[in-house]
Amino acid sequence: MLNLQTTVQAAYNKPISECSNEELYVALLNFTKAVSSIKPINNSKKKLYYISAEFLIGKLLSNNLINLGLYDSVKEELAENGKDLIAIEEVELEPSLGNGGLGRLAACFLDSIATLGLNGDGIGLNYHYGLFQQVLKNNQQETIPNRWLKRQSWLTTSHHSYEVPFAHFTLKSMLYDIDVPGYKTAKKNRLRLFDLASVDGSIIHDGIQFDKTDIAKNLTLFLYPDDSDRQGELLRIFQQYFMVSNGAQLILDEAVSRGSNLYDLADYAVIQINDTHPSLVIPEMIRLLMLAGIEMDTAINIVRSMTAYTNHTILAEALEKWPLDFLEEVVPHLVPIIQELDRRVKESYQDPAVQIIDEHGRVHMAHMDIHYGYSVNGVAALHTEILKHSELKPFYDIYPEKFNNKTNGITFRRWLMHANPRLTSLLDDYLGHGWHHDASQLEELLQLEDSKALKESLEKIKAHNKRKLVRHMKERQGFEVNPNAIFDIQIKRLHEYKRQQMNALYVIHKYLDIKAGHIPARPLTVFFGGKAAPAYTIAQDIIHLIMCLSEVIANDPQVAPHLQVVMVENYNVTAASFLIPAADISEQISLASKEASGTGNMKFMLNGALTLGTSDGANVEIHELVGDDNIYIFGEKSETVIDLYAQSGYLARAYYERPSIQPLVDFIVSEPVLKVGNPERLERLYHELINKDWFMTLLDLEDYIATKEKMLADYEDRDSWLNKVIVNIAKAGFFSSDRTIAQYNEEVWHLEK
Ligand code: 26Q
Repeated sequence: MLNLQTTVQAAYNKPISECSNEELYVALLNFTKAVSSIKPINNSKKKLYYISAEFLIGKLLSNNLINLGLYDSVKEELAENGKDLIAIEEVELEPSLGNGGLGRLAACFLDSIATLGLNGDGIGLNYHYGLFQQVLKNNQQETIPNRWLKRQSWLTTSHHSYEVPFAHFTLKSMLYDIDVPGYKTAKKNRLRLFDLASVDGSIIHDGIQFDKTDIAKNLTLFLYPDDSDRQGELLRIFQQYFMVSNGAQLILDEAVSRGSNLYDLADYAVIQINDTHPSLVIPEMIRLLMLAGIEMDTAINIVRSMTAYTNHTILAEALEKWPLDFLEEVVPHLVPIIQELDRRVKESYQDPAVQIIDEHGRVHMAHMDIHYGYSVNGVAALHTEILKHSELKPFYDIYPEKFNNKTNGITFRRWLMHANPRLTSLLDDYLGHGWHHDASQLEELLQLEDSKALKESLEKIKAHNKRKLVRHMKERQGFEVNPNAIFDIQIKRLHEYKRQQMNALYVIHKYLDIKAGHIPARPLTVFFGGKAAPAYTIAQDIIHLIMCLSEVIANDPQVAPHLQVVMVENYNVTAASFLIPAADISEQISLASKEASGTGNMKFMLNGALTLGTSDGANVEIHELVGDDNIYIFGEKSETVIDLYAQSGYLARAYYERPSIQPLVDFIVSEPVLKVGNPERLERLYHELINKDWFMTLLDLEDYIATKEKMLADYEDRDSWLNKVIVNIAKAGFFSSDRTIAQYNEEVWHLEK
């Protein structure tokens, strides 16, 4: 058996007690990798390939130790030598290989696939720089490159290499693996990340700019920083094709080595396409099967029987459409295949809405996936219904049997056991360990709803987690936060549809209310965290407004004791694990119909925060599970919103003119805010809200303010609030990604256990 003390002694020739945290981190990394390397790889016949341009895995040390069953003993051994695992963990750089929800979901899924003992690997790219690092300066977001790779990392070099043909050159890949040890399982899976030896960081200049033309130098250099706001960049197609061509070659190699004759490939492999970013795998796999001598008809059928597609968005502007010319420039050998796939569709269906290549010569990636895959799923019940009956209705009419829902989930290993160890042991004390493998057992908490002792413990744990966050904020940003305030938290990518601007308008309301002499029963701290895509101007303007408000309030002695606004710098997975366990109020306030699911909402609920949200995404299912009394739902329903769009029936100005709203919006360009801010940004945002407000902020503002005020008042009845907290934790079991993955397997993948 491997032993930490021996590993450390061998590496540094001194005992643990004399090592620095940096030395201990490297020793722990190597120790954990060594323990994991001994685990056998799952090798059952049929295998899932979860292909994704993003895997937002976050720091791995603690999670891998938890999964390997070593966390407690390692922590103890370190403590005996005067060392603190939490402090050592600080040394690890976060691999931010994703933008947000979609990438984080892929990471949670890998953990659950391995935990359920299913044979399934992730396939993606080894970006040398993760999502940009956000620096807050002069009340604005600045972006700097975020290099996570060090000489010592979680990657192990594998000896696979493939040739990927592009129009004017061929690139040779390298493959790195990251072990995915399931939670206390016998076998492991892997995350397989393709890379190029020739990538060269010296082409980066002025922040995150780089020479976009030299593909051999830049292909895996950066993760694209866009979220729902895309431009047709050629480099993105290079990346996508490089990922899927390598992936398809690996899939074929592995299937053949397990005994496939390729005609029976679907008995050996199933591909899950995470949004349309990996969609080129369809024509690429057809091409490779034809190169192996299989006829096109047969190749198409094979691919159709092994490919499934997940949709993560209903923002029409966010659906990928690549001009055929671009594909011609990058991957000309796929163009005739895509044209043939399109020809077959057009032969069978006259409706232009379902064609793959539209009249402008653009290839609709989602359309290709739906025609040439066997499963299409949305990520929450409401989202799937909207896909079926609105966004993808013409496809649902043709293929009703392909559509299915898989409500998202989160791994409790990271989001409860690691993020909230005290709540974890409390649950263990009351419920035993059964919930570790069957999260539905958390429901047994409902029988303890009247337990005074449970409520006292929950109160203490929340207070502890708040103090921990307060310390963290002090260390990272020098911010003083009052640990006795109500913690109201909105953390997610900055986007107008997520409506951080509505929360900012609430802050203005509260500020003016306090100025008018209405002193709240208890102080309120509103936390925001999130990155804005560099090209997304209005999102940057919203960050600017939030930071200006933070400054105005902090400098107003009449208001500061009662209200505080904190913009958390560089929000990422690591920050999330400090913020979520400390929250009282979980802000999930997207415009109904726009947030496909959300997964932060699930993390907050599990950690004992109550949701303030619209009837959108998975909030709808949270609402159904906990009931009206244990959630705060406000705002227009998705049907109303969809009708408003269809009839162009929303006029922001009409709402702006309401006496309750106008002063709040006007405050954005008031003298105190302009004094600390940038007039161009503030005025642009102000005009946007009055004249356009595409995501209907003002539509729901009054209801939002009233509901939040009710929530703050309810907070004062601690006994009743804690009842609600208990119901939320008890009902969160449904949102374990173990449940989601079990459903994918039963209904889509059909892998043996
Ligand atoms: C595409 C092309 C070019 C450049 C960038 C992109 C790109 C990158 C990332 C487009 C979209 C994304 C990310 C989308 C995303 O995170 N969607 C979220 O997925 C979650 C998991 O299903 C849901 O919970 C969220 O509701 C959804 O917004």
